Amino acid sequence: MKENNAEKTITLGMGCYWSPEALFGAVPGVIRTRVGFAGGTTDEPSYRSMGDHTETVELQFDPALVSYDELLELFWNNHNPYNINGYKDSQYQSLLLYRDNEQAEAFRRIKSRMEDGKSILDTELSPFRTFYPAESRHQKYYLKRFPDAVEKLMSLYPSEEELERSTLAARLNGVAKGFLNLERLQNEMKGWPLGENERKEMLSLIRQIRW
Ligand code: MHO
Repeated sequence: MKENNAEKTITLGMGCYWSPEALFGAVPGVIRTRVGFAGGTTDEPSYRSMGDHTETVELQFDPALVSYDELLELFWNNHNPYNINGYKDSQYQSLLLYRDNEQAEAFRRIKSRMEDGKSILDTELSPFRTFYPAESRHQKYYLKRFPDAVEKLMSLYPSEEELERSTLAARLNGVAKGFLNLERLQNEMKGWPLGENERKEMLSLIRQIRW
């Protein structure tokens, strides 16, 4: 999908980052996803040595198509924010990193709304500093279980970087994990701002994938 100025970015920690990337990748209005390490202070973290960072998913989305409320409801409805016995400590911290006042306020407002009459959500809210992308084998992890899908996508997105930035790859990662079906995706794609040839090429690619 085209870049646009209204695009927003948020960074969320909700346990192992593989599933959240597929969950949000399936959502109309989410433009791209990637996973990485954030929230800590360790320099140049990696999966094997992430120091005090947290596994996070970074989303770019179009606020005209999906709201903070919708995204954060998905966030709290799809993980347990209470860390039982310190399991994996900061690696699996329930975490929301805000980039500006608008985000800090939205996160706090939606958190109190979700807590209303129930228990306090044990999610840390902190200012965003740096996002360190994870190794490519962790990006679109579930999609990569389907080599034929990746091979076909590589004809449209020849480099790993293009594949990681692709909205189509984000959606198909959601399909691979079972968060979205192809029919819904094909319907949504009718509204994507693409040229007719590009749209046809993408739709035909989807039909040819052997899952
Ligand atoms: N392999 C781990 C999770 C990996 S996730 C990137 C497990 O299934 O426990 O943290």
